[in-house]
This record gives sequence, structure tokens and C-alpha cells, in this order.
Amino acid sequence: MDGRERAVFGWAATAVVWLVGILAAAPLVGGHPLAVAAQVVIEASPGAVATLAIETLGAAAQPALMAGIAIAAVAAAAGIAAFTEGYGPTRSQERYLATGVSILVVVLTAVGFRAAGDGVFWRWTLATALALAPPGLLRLASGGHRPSVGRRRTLRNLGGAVGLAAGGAIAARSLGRPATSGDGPQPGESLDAVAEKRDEGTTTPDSGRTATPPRTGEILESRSTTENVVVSVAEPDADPAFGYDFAGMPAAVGTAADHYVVDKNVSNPSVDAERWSLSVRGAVQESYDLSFSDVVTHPEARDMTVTTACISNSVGGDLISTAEWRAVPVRALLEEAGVPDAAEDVVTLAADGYTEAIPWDAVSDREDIVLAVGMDGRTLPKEHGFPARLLIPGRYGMKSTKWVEAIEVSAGDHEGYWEARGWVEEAVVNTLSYVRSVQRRGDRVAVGGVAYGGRRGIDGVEVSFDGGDTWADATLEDPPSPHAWRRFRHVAELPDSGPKDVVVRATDGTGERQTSEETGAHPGGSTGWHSVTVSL
Ligand SMILES: Nc1nc2c(c(=O)[nH]1)N[C@H]1C(S)=C(S)[C@@H](COP(=O)(O)O)O[C@H]1N2
Ligand SMILES: [Mo]
Repeated sequence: MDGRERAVFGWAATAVVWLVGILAAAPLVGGHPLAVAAQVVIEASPGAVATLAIETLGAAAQPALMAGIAIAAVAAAAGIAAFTEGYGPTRSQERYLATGVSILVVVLTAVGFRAAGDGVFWRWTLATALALAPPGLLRLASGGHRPSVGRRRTLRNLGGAVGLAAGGAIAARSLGRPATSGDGPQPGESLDAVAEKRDEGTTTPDSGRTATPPRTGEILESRSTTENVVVSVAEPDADPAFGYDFAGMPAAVGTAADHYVVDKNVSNPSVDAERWSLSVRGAVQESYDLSFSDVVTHPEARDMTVTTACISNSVGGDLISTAEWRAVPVRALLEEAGVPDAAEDVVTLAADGYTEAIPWDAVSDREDIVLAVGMDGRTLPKEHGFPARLLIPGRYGMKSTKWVEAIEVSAGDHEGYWEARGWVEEAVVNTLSYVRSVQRRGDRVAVGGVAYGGRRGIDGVEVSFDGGDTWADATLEDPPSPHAWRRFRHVAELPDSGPKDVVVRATDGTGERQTSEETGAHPGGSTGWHSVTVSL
């Protein structure tokens, strides 16, 4: 290595050690500047870019963005080193540059750690110090801004810096920020315990309940296709009626653990339910606040089975789930505050800065527009919006604000987070039917799946084995609730094992057939018939 190469390597290595130090110190505040930077990029990027990233990268978009930012930081360090070595600025110019870069790095690290956590002074300052110590010492040990040491010593210095970062990681972990303070309600805790605690002031955690659907028929062969379809062959003498629970079929009502998760966040807000309160305010007669246990024990709280789907889901995609929620009608919360005739929108504001709105007319009309505080009989998991989130059956998931902190009545039209990025405002779900399973039992082949038509409901599902030339009516299971999808299956006598072009289409409760027109998710949700070619 000549001097220039060594400088470039030295600065790039310092940047890498800086990133390692940042990640090592992260547990101290419960987040890190890299995630904050990614969040700033996501929120500042134009809707079209954010949407493209979601559509092409899906759930990988956020980690990919963080990786990109990390690589850019290392490249910038190498670039600065190449510049100073290549253009030979004077010693004093070089010192100015090094000082400037150092100050920038210190400020970015500190601001990032402050923003990543709850802003407690000693936590973010200590995290900043822990993160900056390894790269700082690496620079000092390698002779400041003009490295002139041998390779062996460089490697030794690097090893020392990484060791220092490891020490920082241990320190950060042991001082780690608890998810919430005190012994208030935690995500995923028994709802009964929360209600009891309100009465007695104690909490008794219990073990979760699980609902694994029974599977029928021994599976001889099974594979999953890219279309989220499980194709399998069961014993020929397995129950010829199939039921609705054969391999690949989702449970009619799923659990919190298998519910899809979508949000704009690199890391989700940690809300302390003990300190949280729901503010009901805006253009109302009297604003008021509710505590978490006020909502949990609300007289109108009820259990509700609801299907939600993300508007960015592709035809046949897995961003659709059904769960049992504990929830309180939003109109019950608002009526207590008194809503004037001039009210237009009911705006929900969230801890992550997300907002959504739904017309007051819809809220006052519908008992099923609710604020949910529980799932599967427990408090919400953090990723589903602990401690409280909205649910609007029949609208895409984007309308269902998670981590709600305030419900605000507005006299004007409010533009929601995704609406501002070019997605439709109303987000009424398009009628859909997805194949989830194709199974052979002897000469009989069953196609099974789910169909959802929002508030219109589902009246029928048809299945084709020949790419849509001929159709047969599927058998439908009763929906688990008026707010949920319906499972279907169709069994046909098909002795030959050649390729089958399976297609499904639904008819909603108004008698309208699901459109065959294929559209992408943006801006109003995907449409088109789900089809999959299988051989079994
Ligand atoms: N606060 C907040 N709420 C949000 C989002 C978000 O990014 N922030 N994403 C929305 C979107 S696009 C969807 S599809 C649903 C997903 O809810 P889930 O993760 O509980 O399934 O949350 C919605 N609510
Ligand atoms: Mo979504």
C-alpha cells in the first residue's frame, strides 16, 4: 500500500468502526442514528419513490435503505481521504477539513442518539461517547489524520477498536433501556390482568393461548409456490370432503403472531401505557383524556373478528390477516366529548407522526369503526400498535392508525400520511379471492383459499382448472364475523396429474363479480383474478 491507499483504507476502516460503535451503543437508548437517518429519508422522499421502494423491495426496503446509508458513510470517508491525499491541500487546510468532518460526525451521532430514544440526557450522551470512543482511539493510535504506520500495527489498532466497541456493547446492554417504565401494562399482556390491575393494583401474567387449526390427511408431498400457494399430495384415503383446514389453508381467525405487519417505521415507537393517555379533542364540545385502563374497561368494549389487508398487497399476496380484537367504537368515545354538526373528519394522530382521517359521517354511522386495545385476549403486541390502534373494517389497513395518541375532530378535510403520497383517500377494499392451497387425495383435487369483499361481503367463489374456460362454484364457509373474510374450497375429480391452470374469482354481496382487470397496488389496491399453474 502506498500512502494514499493507506489513508483511504484508514478512513474507510474508521467509518466502519464508527458504524460498529453506533450499533454497539444502540441498546442504551433503544435505537440508533442509522435508523433515524433511514426514517428521515423515508419520510422526506416523494410518495412515488417511497411507493416504488415498497412495491419492488417490500419488507426489505427499510433494511436495504439502512445498508445503503452505511455504505454511503464508508464511501464518503474513503472519498475524503482520497481527495486530501490526491489534491495535496496544505497541512492547515487538511487540519480544517479533519476538524470539520470530526465535528459533523460528533454532532450527527449525538443528534441521532437523542432522536432514536426517549431523549434522556445521560443515555444519549453516554451512547454518543461509547459509539465515538472506538473510531476516536483508532484515529489517535494510527497517527491522527495522516497515517504513517505499518500494516501490522494498523491491524492491531483495528482489533483494539473493535474490542473497545464490544466492551461498549456489553455496557450498553447492561444499562439497556427497558421497553416501558414501571410495572404498567406491557405489550402482549393478558387483558384480564389489566382490568384486574385497575381494581386491585396487581398484575398476574398468564401464558398465551394458541389456536392451531387441525390438519386432516397425512401429507405425502408438499411445496409452496411463489404465489403463496401450498401444493400437496395427501394419502388417497384421507377424508374425501377435505374440510377447510388442509395444508396451506389459513385459520379462519388467525393469531397476533401470524398477523402481517406493515408500517413506515424503521423502528416502531415504544409507548409506555402507564404514561399514555388518549386525547379526545379538536372541534368537540369538551375535550377529555382517557387512560389505558379506561379504554380497556370501557362499557362498550367488545370482541370483534376483523380482516385487514394492506393496500400495497399484490394479487394473492400475504399482506392480509384476520384476528380477534378487543375494541371500543370510536363514536362512543366521541359522543362523550360532544361532536357538533360542523364536524367533517375524525383525525387520528400517532406516536410515529402518522395520521389518518375518516369522515365523521362514517364514524357516527358505524359501530364497527373502533379503537382496538387487545388482540387474542391480550394487550396489543408492539408492532400492531400498542397500546391502541384504529380498525376500519372494509377499508385497507392504511386507514387503521397504530400507536394512536389522539382522536381529533376537525371541521375541514385532513390529508392522511399515504394520501399525501398519492394513494387513494377512501381506500375501500377491492373484492378479492386468493388461492392458498391445492391438494390431491387419490383422484380428488381440492382448491382452497380466502375471499374478502369488505363490507359488501362475499356471496360466491368460482374455481377454474383450465385457465378460466370453465368454472365451478366453490363451497363457502360461514364468515367468522361480518367484518371478516370467508374461506372457500372446491373439490373436483381429476385423475390425471398434468398441469392445471387454477384461477379463482369471487362475487360480492351486492352481486358484483370481482374484476378480471389487472392493476397494480398503487394507487387504489391491486385487482385481477389470482391464478396459479400446478402439477400434482
Ligand atoms: N401509526 C401508524 N399506523 C399505521 C401505519 C404506520 O406506518 N404508522 N401503517 C398502516 C398500514 S399501511 C397498514 S397496512 C396497517 C398494518 O397494520 P398491522 O401491521 O397491525 O397489520 O397499519 C397502518 N397503520
Ligand atoms: Mo398498508
